[in-house]
Amino acid sequence: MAKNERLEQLVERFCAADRLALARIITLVESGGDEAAALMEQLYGRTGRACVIGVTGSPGAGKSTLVNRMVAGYRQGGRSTAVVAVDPSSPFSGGSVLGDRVRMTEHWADPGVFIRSLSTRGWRGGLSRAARDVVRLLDAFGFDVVLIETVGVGQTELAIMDLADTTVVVTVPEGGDAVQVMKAGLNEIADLFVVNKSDRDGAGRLKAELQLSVELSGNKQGWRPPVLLTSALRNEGISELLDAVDRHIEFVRAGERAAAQAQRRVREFLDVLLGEIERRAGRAAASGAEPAVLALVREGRLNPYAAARRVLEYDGALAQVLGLGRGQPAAEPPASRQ
Ligand SMILES: Nc1nc2c(ncn2[C@@H]2O[C@H](COP(=O)(O)OP(=O)(O)OP(=O)(O)O)[C@@H](O)[C@H]2O)c(=O)[nH]1
Ligand SMILES: [Mg+2]
Repeated sequence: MAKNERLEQLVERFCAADRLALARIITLVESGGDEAAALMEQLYGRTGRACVIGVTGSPGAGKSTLVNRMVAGYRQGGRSTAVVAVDPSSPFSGGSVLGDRVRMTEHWADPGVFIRSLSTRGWRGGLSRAARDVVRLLDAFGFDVVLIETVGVGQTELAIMDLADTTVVVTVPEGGDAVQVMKAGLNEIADLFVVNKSDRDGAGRLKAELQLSVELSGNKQGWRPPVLLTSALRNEGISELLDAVDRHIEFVRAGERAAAQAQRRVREFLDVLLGEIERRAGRAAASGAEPAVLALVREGRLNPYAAARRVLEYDGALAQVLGLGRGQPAAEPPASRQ
């Protein structure tokens, strides 16, 4: 069967809510081949409906346990839910990802739940791009809620949290006081704070400290992050958390952050563009039909800045580097511009 025909059928099945097609398309996008961008482009029009919720916090804070409870809560409310567990630390999708699977087993037979783990392995374009593609696909597939679990606040995690309408920061009494939470930069991204493990000593105190810190740091564009107590272990405080998330999503959707949404769309476009340039340039460079400018770079005769400028400033040079086979040779610019 022709490749295009096969893809067309796959997209058709995806649009008919076939979960096997969803899994297959995620894998295709994961492999980062030519089909990846075409699939994303085709399916993007179906996105924009899902509530995307990021859950982050320090290792062992109880994020997975909490996410599991949230999934159960959303399912009770009749909302289909997908989970993306991102594990940047583990190249072998080891410990916690396996743990996720173990804890998520209660949902395995539920067609309204989809769980996918992402580790650094296999994603050529980087983890945050991978997470974005997967979140968009799950949204396009029709999940009402997409939960993203990630650890900490590194560059990758921040980029991933940028995908979320609502970011929940999970803290624990034993994780230190509010000053440490604020120092870690978590207040920058938190739309909601959760003090999990409320069954342990010090939870009430941490909640009060966090509330004070939130008050002192002022409103986030008209939104004051609430601080909630949960015990994921004992299944306490979950419906209050889900209500608070809903309130925040309503707030976001009310358009008060239209400018922020617009900026996010532009960031997404630039990231997609850069990702595609990287991918295509890499493939063109590996294909053997080397553009002249690349040969000069390879031989050390043109420095990377001069080469980049040349590619961006000369008609058709970029297309050539991307292996599109159009345009003028980029290796012969006027001497004055070298
Ligand atoms: N006492 C108590 N323990 C909890 C609670 N929530 C989770 N735990 C326990 O904390 C440990 C870590 O829970 P996880 O849900 O794996 O935490 P995590 O934040 O996902 O961990 P990583 O993904 O490895 O960063 C497990 O032993 C849980 O049973 C809670 O509310 N109270
Ligand atoms: Mg976890």
